[in-house]
Amino acid sequence: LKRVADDVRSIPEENVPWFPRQIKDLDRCNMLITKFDPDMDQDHPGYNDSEYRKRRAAISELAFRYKHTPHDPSEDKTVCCTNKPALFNYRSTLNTTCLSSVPSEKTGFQLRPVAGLLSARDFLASLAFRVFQCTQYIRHSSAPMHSPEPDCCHELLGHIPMLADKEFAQFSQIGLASLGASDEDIEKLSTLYWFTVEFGLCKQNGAVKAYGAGLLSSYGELVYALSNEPEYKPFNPEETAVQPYQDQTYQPIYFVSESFEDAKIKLRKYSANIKRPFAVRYDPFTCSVEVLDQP
Ligand code: TIH
Ligand code: FE2
Repeated sequence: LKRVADDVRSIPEENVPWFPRQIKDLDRCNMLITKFDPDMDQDHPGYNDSEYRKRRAAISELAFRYKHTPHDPSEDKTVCCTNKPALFNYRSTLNTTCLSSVPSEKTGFQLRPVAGLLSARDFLASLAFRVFQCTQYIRHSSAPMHSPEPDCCHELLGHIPMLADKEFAQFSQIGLASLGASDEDIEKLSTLYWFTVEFGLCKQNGAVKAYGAGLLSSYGELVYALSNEPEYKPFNPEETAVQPYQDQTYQPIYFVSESFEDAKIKLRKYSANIKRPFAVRYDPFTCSVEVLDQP
């Protein structure tokens, strides 16, 4: 189920990391990071709950089998009838399709099911196609205020409303900048994503407000982020891109931009300056990426 990440293909005399060219190539962008696993991590809130773990496994299995172009839809129905825990998942897979129409009507964003935390390269690449890889499982009921891993509450409360916003959808520029980028640039782009899309703060009428999805879906962290406990730094992509971050618990540092608009402009400028031996252009009619030689 896992793809070797350093698969290479040649682009004008250079070897650059493989990247998807067509929306269906996202079927290969499924490299998971096993970080907060309810089966392996003893600190996971679901570790001692075997029912929860069973449900999670069934949900992952369905997400793994998802293909951009469905082969045989009856296969999912079979799972639904023979495997009771999967019933919930079958419905939620269906919901991804229904929910997908909310952002897609406004911004062209589509949702696609994913089994867990994706590698930064794969996650960012899908944004280039305006595809958002969306988890389906729900956090364990013993820890509703904060989850160290994304779950459907996080996607629904945090990301989906923003993906339906035209201004915000332009943050997906970051996805195009990631295609074929070096590991170092991927690391920087994903750190920027973390401090903006996930945990960004911005000023509005003089007050500091949260816009990051990770804050909107975690009541615990939202209250903390807007208290005087954490450190605030002004958002500046060069500096933000190299700031180490915390993914187990609340952030000790947040970056505040002058406005939401300001964050967007600075991020776009930063993305445009990433060096690559080629340029890319997204063609929305064919849902594919064109690779152009640099003049
Ligand atoms: N901490 C967030 C929540 O509790 O909703 C989920 C995550 C956001 C980013 C990484 S994990
Ligand atoms: Fe997220």
